[in-house]
Amino acid sequence: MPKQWDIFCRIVDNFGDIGVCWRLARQLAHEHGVRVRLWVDDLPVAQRLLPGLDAHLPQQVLDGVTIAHWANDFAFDSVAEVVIEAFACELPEAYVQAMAAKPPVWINLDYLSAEPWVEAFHLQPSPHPRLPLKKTFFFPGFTDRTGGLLRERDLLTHRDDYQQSFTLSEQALRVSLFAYPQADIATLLAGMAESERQVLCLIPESSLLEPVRRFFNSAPLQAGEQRTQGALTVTILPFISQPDYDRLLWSCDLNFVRGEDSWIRAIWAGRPFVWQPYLQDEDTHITKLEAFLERYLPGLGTETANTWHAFHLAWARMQLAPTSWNQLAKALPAIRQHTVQQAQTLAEQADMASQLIIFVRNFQQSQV
Ligand code: TRH
Repeated sequence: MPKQWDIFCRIVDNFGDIGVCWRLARQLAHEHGVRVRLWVDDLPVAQRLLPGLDAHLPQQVLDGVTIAHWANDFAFDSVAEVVIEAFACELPEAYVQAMAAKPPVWINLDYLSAEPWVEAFHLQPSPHPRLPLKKTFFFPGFTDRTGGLLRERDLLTHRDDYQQSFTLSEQALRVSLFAYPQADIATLLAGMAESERQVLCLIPESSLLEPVRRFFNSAPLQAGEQRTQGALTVTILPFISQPDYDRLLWSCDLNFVRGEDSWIRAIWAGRPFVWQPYLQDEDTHITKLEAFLERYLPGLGTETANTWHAFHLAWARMQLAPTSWNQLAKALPAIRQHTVQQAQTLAEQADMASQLIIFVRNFQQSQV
């Protein structure tokens, strides 16, 4: 089994690229005994997720993973046996040239989507136009004919232990909120403020703070601050580490998540969630949302499914109705049974890191 893997991560914007790459790198190192070098172009952004990272060092080892700065003057000593190009980030030309001398297993890791076409594209090879190299497209996904979802081996056990030890308040509904700043925050918070039940809304520091500040008509908000209106109390949290963010999701009655990685973590939390897909042109994100809901909702009663579906669409389109929050809040107990069940069912699938390992092994055997 190849021991040396290079993962290349270019941080386009936000945290999803590094969030996924770091999670994968750690899991390969911890659970599969792989030596991973993670090349990252923007260390200061990575540092927000990895507080132990020194953004000035060209190379360092963190949690069993070597993190190397992918600088403009990119320099490397050797080509790894397995090379993961995350999200079509385009490898440095010098590295590709060196790969041609001793071809590694070269994988393009793609974004997660529940759309049906993913199955047909998963594991499709793509020969290099000039060099004797072949890249394979690897698609994560929700079915057995895709590359699966990132999930650490003991994740659900840790979650269960945590949830059993954490007593939810009977009084206040506990909500975490992570979304793109264009979301209809004002209508959401207004709905929460008018709820029959108290709502505690926990918001990690992010670009959401500005719309939240506008809603409360207050001075700029910082971690540790609270604002109250009607039944709603908002608490601003610092931007927390990935493990702490998991625990936050596990501890809430409802999680608003976005993009790719927080979405998967909300699924594993087994608690109701609202996913806001990364905004794309021509409503591509709405197509992705519909594809996911089509896979995820079956099994729910029609009325609950309709409520949850409508809320998701309105949230993704950034236009909630004043009554949307109330309707969703009423449906939460039924949704919760479903999210517990779905996490269990999806966990029966082989996780993405294990599927990568199997693919690499099969690929190498086929080359002998
Ligand atoms: O930040 P995102 O919007 O990332 C997006 C998506 O991945 C999208 O697909 C991609 O095209 C775009 O980036 C470039 O959302 P995402 O994917 O949920 O990543 C957020 C990461 O931040 C995730 O790993 C969870 C983590 N996180 C923390 O560690 N602490 C926190 O406090 C919060 C709020 C998030």
